[in-house]
Amino acid sequence: MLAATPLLVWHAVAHAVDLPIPEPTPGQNVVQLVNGTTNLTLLAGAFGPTAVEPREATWVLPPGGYLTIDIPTAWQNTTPGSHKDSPRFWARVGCRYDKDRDITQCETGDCGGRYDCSQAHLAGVAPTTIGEWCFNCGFGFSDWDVSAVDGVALSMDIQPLGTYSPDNPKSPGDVFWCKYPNAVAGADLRASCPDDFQLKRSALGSFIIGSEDGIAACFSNCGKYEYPVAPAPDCPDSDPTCFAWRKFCCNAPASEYGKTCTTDEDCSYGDACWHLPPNMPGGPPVNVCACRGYLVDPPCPDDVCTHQENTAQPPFGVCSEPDCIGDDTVHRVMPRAYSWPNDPQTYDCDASAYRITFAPGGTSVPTTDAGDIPRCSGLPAVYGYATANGLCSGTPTRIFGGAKPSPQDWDCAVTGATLGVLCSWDLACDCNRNSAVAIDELVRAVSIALGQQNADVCEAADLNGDGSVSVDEIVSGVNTALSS
Ligand SMILES: [Ca+2]
Ligand SMILES: [Ca+2]
Repeated sequence: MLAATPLLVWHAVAHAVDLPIPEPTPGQNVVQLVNGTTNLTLLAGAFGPTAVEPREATWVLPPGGYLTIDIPTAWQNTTPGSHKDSPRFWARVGCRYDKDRDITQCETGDCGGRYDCSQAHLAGVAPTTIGEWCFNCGFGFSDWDVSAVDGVALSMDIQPLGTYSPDNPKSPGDVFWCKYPNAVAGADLRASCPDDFQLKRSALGSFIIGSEDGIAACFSNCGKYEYPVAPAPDCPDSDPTCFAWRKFCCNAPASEYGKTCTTDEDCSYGDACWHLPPNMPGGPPVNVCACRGYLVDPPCPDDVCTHQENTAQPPFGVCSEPDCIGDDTVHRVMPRAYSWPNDPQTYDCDASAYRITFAPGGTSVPTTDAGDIPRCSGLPAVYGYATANGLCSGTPTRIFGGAKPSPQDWDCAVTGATLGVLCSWDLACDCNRNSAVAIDELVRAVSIALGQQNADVCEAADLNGDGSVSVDEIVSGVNTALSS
C-alpha cells in the first residue's frame, strides 16, 4: 500500500487542474459527476425526492466528461433513517440506450429500463456503487457515503469542493470531516474479486450470447446473499444462505444486537461482543453483541480499514473465502467506502459543492462501453429472430423487443425493463432503417404491394417476413410516419 499515497495526491491535484469547480445556486448544493475513464461512455443516474436534470441536459457522461446537478431545496435535510427517497447518484455501465424514447438497458445500475432514472423516480438495481447523501442535515452540514454495501461496479470517489471549514466547527477533531479520497485511483475491485463474488456479464439478461464475457460487478458480503432478491425475513437459520444473510447484512433477530455478552461466543450470528467504554463516567463498560465487518487477511492496516477505533466500530471478525470476500478486500480499493451495513465510513462537511468521480484514475478491467440498442434482426441465430418476429407480428405498437434464446418467447413490446436482450424491431416501411418513416419510403412500400417494384427496394416493408407487403404493413408504416 506504500505506493498508494503518491497516487492519491496526484489524483486530487490532477482534478483540481483539469475540471471546473461548479458554482452552486445560493442556498443550494451542487454536485459534479465526473467520468474518470478515458475510454468508456457512462450514463449517470440520480434519485431523490424530486426529479432533477443536469445543467448539460443529458445523462450521457463521455470519457473524461462531467455533468452538473443543482440540488433542489426539496432534496435537503431528508430524514435520516428513512431511505425511501434519500438522494443518491451512481454510474450506469454497459448501457444500450435511446434517449429520445427514454429506454435503456445497462449491465449495472439499470433503473427499470429507463433512460432518465430521475424523471422515472427509479433507483439503480444492485449491485452498483452508490453515492448517498443527506444535504444540509444537522447544523446545515451535508453527510455522505460511498456505498459498496450491495457490491461494486466501478469505484467512486467523493470530494468536497470550493470553500469549507478545515475542521468541524461543532465538533473539533471530527475524523470524518470533509475526508477524501474514498478510493485508490486506478484500482478496481473487480480485479481482485473472488470467483464466488463475481457477477459475470453472461449471468445478465442483457448479455448477447456469443459476445465477450467478463466481470460486470463484484458483490460485497451482504450483497451476495441479497442477490437477486433477499431471503424472506422469516427464513430458517438452518439454510446457509439465510444464515449468511443474517450475519453479513446485519439481519439477526431483534433480540440479538444489544444483547449483553462476555465473549464473542455469547453472540449467535458471528457478531462481536463489543466492549465499549462506560456510558456513565466511572460506570461499568458496556458489553453488547453487535454486527460487524470481517477480514480475510487480518490485521488490516489503519490506512486501508480506516476508523477502526473501538468507539467507531466493533472489532472485525475473521472469515475466509469462498463464503466471504472480506471488508479488507473492499477497502484496499475503496478505503473510505461503506462496505458493510453498520460501517462507520460516512462523512460530513459544510461544503456546498461536491465532485463524484466514477472510476477515478480509470480502470484496466475490461468493461462494456455504452452504445445504441441493437436491431433485433441482427442478433445471433440462436435468438431465432424470424420465429419471434412472426409470433410478435400481432403486436402492432412494438418498437423494442426483449430477445431470448429460442425456444423461449421474446417480450414483444418492451417499454422499460426486460429480462431479455433489449433490441429494436425493424419498423414497417423504414427502408433505410433510421427508425423513422419518410413519405418516399411509404411510396416504395406501396409500389411493392402493387407489384410495380421488387421487394428488395425496401426489405423493411415486409415487416413479418412472409414475402409480400400487405395493407396492414403499410398502415403500420403510415402510423409510424405520423408518430415520428
Ligand atoms: Ca427511414
Ligand atoms: Ca408481409
